[in-house]
Amino acid sequence: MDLTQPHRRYNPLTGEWVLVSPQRAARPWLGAVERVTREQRPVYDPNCYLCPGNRRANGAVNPPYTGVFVFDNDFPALLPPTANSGPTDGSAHPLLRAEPEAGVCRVICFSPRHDLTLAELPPAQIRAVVDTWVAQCAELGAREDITYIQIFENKGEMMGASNPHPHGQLWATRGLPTEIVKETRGQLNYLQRAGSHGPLLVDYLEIERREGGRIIFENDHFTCLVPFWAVWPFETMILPRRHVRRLTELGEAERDALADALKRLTVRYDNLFNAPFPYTMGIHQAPYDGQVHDEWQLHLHFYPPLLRSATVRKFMVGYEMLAQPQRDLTPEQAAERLRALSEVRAF
Ligand code: H2U
Ligand code: ZN
Repeated sequence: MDLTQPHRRYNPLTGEWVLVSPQRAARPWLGAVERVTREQRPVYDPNCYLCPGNRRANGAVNPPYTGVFVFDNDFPALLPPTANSGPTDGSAHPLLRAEPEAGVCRVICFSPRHDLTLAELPPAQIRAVVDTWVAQCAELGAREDITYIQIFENKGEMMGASNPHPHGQLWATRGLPTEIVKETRGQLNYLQRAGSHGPLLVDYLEIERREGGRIIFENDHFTCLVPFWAVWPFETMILPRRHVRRLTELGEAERDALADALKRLTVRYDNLFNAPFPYTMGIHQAPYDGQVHDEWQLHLHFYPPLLRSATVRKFMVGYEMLAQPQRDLTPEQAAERLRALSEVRAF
């Protein structure tokens, strides 16, 4: 098949397709140009609700923390289980299906420094963030009323982050969220198929390492690549090289290596358009539902919105909302550009 002509690529994790139109990459652009905000931020901002010692929106006061700081979200999307969170009563019409959901929402401040991002934190501090993620999963994963823990970071105004202070979030739920249901099904289908060697993403990584064209960099324990089926122009994944179902299974050296991979990728992203690079990133791992889940392979997704500069973003609209996502820049071209970038932050 000629991959320079319009084609569709299949995402075996989600069962969804992406339309790739490589011939279209050179078309003229007359769309919006967004303003770059590259203000110099102070080390400490007295008006920031995440800085050490400051008062949060609901009145709680942050401790004078010096490392990673976790607190229960003051405006949580989920609440602890109540009498109302039992099984659905079944009295409603099946077309009006609803079920109770319960869980925990926490905010994770990566550093007391208001002015830094993940890309700028010293490796030891990123390692402390990784350790916090692991500890949170160990604690919440042991709870009877939690089956899934979604860790994520929304970075940059363009992605709707409410505050530049380096932070991420965690939402842990009693039920499995949609993306996790899709990825569990995809990985289970693959593992149960005749001819599969290992879990889907373990086999996939082996193919990518053989082909090489979509790999950005590797360290001793992780590989960073642009997936074959990527939807966002500079979408990437970080994958462990051994079979790891959950964050809690990572050893010491692997946690260091994950911190290293996070730093190297986020620095490359910043260097791509010479500006702080926005994204939503998140960790996908096996459910904490008491099952083994051998089909699952831990991985991180980075979904950045930018397309051709620090101000020109891709919009998932029109055909993409109504039919299927589409991209012009091929995943191979994106990987080549990200691979060529320095791992020293250039500004
Ligand atoms: P972002 O990651 O999208 O920036 O969101 C930050 C979260 O911080 C958001 O979920 C919470 C908001 O509810 N928050 C608090 O818990 N306390 C505050 O004082 C302000 C914001
Ligand atoms: Zn701050």
